[in-house]
Amino acid sequence: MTQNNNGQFPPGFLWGAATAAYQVEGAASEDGRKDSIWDTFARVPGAVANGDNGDVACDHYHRLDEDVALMQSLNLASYRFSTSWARIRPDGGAVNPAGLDFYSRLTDKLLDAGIKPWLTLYHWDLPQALQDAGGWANRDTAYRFAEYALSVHDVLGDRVQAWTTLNEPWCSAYVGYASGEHAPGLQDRSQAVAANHHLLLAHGLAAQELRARDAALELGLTLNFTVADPLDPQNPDDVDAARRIDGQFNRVFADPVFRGQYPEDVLADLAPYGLQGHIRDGDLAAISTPIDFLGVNYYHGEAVTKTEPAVAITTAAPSARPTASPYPAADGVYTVPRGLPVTNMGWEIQPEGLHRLLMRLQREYTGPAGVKLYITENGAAFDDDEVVDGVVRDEDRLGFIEAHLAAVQQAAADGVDVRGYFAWSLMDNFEWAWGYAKRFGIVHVDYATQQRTPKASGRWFAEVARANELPERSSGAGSHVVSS
Ligand code: GBH
Repeated sequence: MTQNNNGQFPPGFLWGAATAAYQVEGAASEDGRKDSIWDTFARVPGAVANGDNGDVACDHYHRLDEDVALMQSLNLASYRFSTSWARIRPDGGAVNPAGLDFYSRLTDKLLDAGIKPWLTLYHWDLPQALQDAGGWANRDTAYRFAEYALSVHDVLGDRVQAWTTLNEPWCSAYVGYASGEHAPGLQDRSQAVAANHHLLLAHGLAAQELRARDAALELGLTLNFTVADPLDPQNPDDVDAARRIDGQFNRVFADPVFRGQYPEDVLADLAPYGLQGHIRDGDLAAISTPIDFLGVNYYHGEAVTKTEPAVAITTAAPSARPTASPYPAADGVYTVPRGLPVTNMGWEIQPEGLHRLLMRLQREYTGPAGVKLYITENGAAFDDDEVVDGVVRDEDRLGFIEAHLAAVQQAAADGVDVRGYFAWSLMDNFEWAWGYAKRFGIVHVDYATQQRTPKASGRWFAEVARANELPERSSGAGSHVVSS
């Protein structure tokens, strides 16, 4: 990339931090909430590291005042959170007003503090009752989602402007139904492919209804993107491996949303699992309802090959993983370490990949559609999160965020319409299959006392947010993670 050293972000760039309901709220059976698929999954022996669950998590449900004050102390202009379907429609059907009231109070407190609420309707916690009826493999769940979206809008529509339908439908479909590392823990490729389509449909139906009712809302979808490079760009098999991963992770979602059609190669790759059979007249029109922004979650890049490697890397869960990809369109594809530095998740640190991704999205998808980009998640787990004399010296995380912010700033300088960045995460929390064993927060949480302590990365982030620019790189911090 070309050098751009002034470090400034565009005027009005939105600085925030993100969480998700099941990962922080706790209060799992209060005020009428019932089980979601994550409550059920966490009870399966071996499903979550150390038998952890989200019953208490960060107890955010009972600490709104403290946590909103924390956000203020970090100079956050926005807070990205998700609403829990299982609080709001505990059986998937009737509305529970007490569940909605929690988000109404949160919204008021945020607005009083001058913090923009950035609401996501689904971050993986389907009501168990709907899973019992087939979950995302059942088309009906998409219609239930649109009803749920409207019931949230009924109460918050007057105060919340930014609405995101789904967080990372790829994870819901494929980690939930194909690899089985996430709830509902199934390994059934046909169900995963059905879930893929029905999640897109859920997004589309909700988008249509919300748009019809509220012309002023900012509407979007958050996707996780995988930047996959062929291990050997000269090897046609490796090039095809990268094509398949790009199709299975990225284009299978972005193409229907922005172009109103599934890519031909992905339709062919997924044909054995029945994708075509789920698509009905009108579905793609709903799915391609115009949106205002695309949320981008970016964590890592990867190199892929079709030659079986000596070492397998672990990803979503602590359990031993199959060596080849469990994802239907990626049979026989392997991810191999390239020797780049890794986070505590084993994910290779590749900030340059974020710059490349943003350039590509702008060129191929969002630019032509006039859609804004936001980084809705970026961050890292590291194992240096001890509080010593009230301080957490997480230089690794600070360097990770700094390098990725530099990539975002460069993309903006190169003409990408990127409008904001949310750190993942506001605080350490329940990291899905890893439970509390992995810490992503820019604020440390002592789970025994629920004490919050901003880490060095959090204090630094607060300064960047205040100044709307990256400071001069201080000696050494982060220099070891810059790969471009
Ligand atoms: C996000 O998803 C979640 O939205 C958030 O809740 C979570 O806490 C956070 O990340 C940290 O994990 O090696 O082919 O299996 C994670 C997105 C996308 C990252 C897939 C790992 C592995 C690809 N994930 N990626 S693969």
